[in-house]
Amino acid sequence: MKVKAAVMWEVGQPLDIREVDLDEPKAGEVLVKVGSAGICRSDRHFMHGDAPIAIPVVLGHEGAGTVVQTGPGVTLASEGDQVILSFVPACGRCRSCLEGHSNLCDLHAATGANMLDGTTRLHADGKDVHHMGKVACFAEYAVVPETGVVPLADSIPMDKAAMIGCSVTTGVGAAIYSAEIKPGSTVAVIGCGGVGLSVIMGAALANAGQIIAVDIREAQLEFAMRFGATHTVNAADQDPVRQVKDLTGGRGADYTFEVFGSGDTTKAAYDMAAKRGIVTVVGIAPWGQEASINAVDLVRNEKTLRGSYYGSARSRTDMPVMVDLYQSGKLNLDDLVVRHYTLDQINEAYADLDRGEIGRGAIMF
Ligand code: COD
Ligand code: ZN
Repeated sequence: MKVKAAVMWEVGQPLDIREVDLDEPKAGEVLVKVGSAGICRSDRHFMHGDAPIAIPVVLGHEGAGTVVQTGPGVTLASEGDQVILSFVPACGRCRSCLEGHSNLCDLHAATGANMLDGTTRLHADGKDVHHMGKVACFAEYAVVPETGVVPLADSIPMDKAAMIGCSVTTGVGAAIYSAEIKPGSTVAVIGCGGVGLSVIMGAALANAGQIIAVDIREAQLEFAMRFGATHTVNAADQDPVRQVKDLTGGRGADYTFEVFGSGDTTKAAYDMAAKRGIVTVVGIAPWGQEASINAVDLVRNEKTLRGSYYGSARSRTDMPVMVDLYQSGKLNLDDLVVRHYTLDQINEAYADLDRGEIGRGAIMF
């Protein structure tokens, strides 16, 4: 079928909104009519060439929609289901999946921006077009693996469902599944975009005592207070490490999170952690960038430095938990999404992200 999609042909160029060809779903795949797609910085990293991806590609990895067709042998979803899309469709058979870490599925990693059989369902001008995260939801329709959809029991607004597909699960998961924040502890979060705000919501859910939001923009910091931040630190004018230490009686925070993606902010997250502090890095720095840490301090202060990918979550069981938390009023997704766009406005949506507009933007179809 012909569908409208935003195609990245080259790094550094605006996305090209045009018709592309989308094949029928193959065995174990489903066709989803996309309802909403979130504007996440991770797509921006690919557009800027800060992270590698096969091109041409349809980006978009934060999405939700409705299943409209199922391929042969599909048992995990049915026509008409409202689904959240997962950008790590787990195979269920590799070592990572079998050990319970489906967010790190080996087969998904090995096949990258292709479907699990290594081919693409998208084509344009005689070329294969790749699928970011096997989602590619910057398009009216998407063919995705059946393990990449999470059907919802009750329907929720599409833009909120889309947020659960990336920022919410990545951020809340980093706080509760990766770092396992303990009640009463102190937390510092560097970078308060869609994902950082979700870390803050996760810290609040875990009953952290002090939650310090760190950003370089005042508007983001004010906004963060709405999601559970108790203190703010503007890193544009003062050293954030010093400020976080001052706010925690000189000790540093028990849990720190890097949610922007750079070597410098990773180092800052490490340096502002307390003795025995847990440092969780969510952002991916531009390819090749390093973060230097004091190797003596690591040992003498028994710090833990760890990464967190997709909130260390298991999409098919943990995303429904996020939906329940939203429905019971414990996750404020209504305030998180502040801007709506059409697919034709996608380059504008990314310009707004670059300008540092608060909250999350979402494309509505
Ligand atoms: N100190 C503090 N805050 C900063 C600094 C700084 N030096 N520089 C920028 N910021 C702030 C910005 O003002 C902004 O508020 C925030 O950092 C970033 O927010 P967004 O909205 O631009 O970004 P998000 O929340 O959409 O994405 C953040 C990620 C860390 C997820 C993303 O950048 C990333 O690294 N993605 C790769 C990791 C990955 O693939 N994750 C899975 C899919 S998301
Ligand atoms: Zn994302």
